[in-house]
Amino acid sequence: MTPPLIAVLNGPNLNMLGTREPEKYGHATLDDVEALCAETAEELGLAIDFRQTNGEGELVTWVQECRGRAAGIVINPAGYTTTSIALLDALLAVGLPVIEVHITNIHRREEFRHHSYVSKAATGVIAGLGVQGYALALQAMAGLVGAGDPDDEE
Ligand code: DHK
Repeated sequence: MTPPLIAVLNGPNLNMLGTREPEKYGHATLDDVEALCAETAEELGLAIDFRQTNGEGELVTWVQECRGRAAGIVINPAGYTTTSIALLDALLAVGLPVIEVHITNIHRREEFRHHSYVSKAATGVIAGLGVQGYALALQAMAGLVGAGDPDDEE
C-alpha cells in the first residue's frame, strides 16, 4: 500500500531554528525537525513532503498544490498565522485535514500572536510543546487519514 502523503509546511524564519531565540524555540534546527518528522512518519506508515519558505505567496502555492496530491497538511505558519487571509483561503480551498503547529505556546506570548487565521481551517492545533509538536501532529494526522501499519504487506 502506498503510504498517504502529508505535506509538512513551514513558514517564515523557521529556517533559523537552532540559532533563533533558543530560549523560546529551543536548539533543534529545521534539519533536526525534518529528521524527527521523517522518523515519525515512517513509524506511522506515512510519507512526508517537508518544506520551508519565507514567502507568503510560495506557501499559498504549496498549499494549493496539495489538492489531489496530499492526504493532509501539517503547517507551522509562523508569522503568517496572524496576518494571512490568503493562507487561510488556500487551506479552506483544498479541503484537506490540517493540523496547525506552533513550537511555542502562542497564548502565553504577546497579545498579537494569540489570534490565528489558520485555526479557522485547522482540524486541530498544537502549541507550546516544542518541536515535539510536529511528531504529535503527524500522530494525529495518521488517525485522521487512516494510515496503515507499515508492517502490513497489503
Ligand atoms: C513561530 C513564529 O515564527 C512566530 O511568528 C509565531 C511560531 C510562533 C512558533 O511558536 O512556532 O508567533
